Amino acid sequence: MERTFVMFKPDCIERGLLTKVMSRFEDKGLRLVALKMLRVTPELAKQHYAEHVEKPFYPSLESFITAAPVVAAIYEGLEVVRVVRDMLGATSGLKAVAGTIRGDFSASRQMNLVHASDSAESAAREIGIYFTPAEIVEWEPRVDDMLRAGDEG
Ligand code: FUP
Repeated sequence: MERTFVMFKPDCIERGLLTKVMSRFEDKGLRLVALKMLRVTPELAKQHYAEHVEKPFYPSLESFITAAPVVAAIYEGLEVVRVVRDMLGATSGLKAVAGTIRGDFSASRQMNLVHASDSAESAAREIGIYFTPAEIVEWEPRVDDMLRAGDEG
């Protein structure tokens, strides 16, 4: 089982799309193991987006991500990093294909509703930024027997 870090961004919360978007992950059968609401501070934003801090778009990205609360989550599943990225679609809602979350709900490069880790390494780093080990709830849903065969992983 792999883990990925997901953040429902300020536009998702402000637009009242949180449960609609989260339901996509529930419908897919991903296992939720951590969830919390928080406000991203400028310091936290710089940590999260460390690779973008020097880029020209960073000040605008920081003011967006700190503008309203976010909801942070960790999901578990087979190949969950790739599966969630595929469900989100391309970074820009203008380019994301219909049927993906961004393709269906966003028409912006910045206000693209959801962040998800792009690799297992990023997932480990981002989970470490947003969650303590005590906030992660390990569990085995009973329904797992009906979500995949035992030999699938
Ligand atoms: P992603 O991996 O899909 O989250 O996208 P990136 O790491 O490339 O970008 C991080 C965030 O910066 C994205 F959510 C969108 C935002 N961004 C801008 O706001 N302006 C840009 O020019 C490029 C990216």
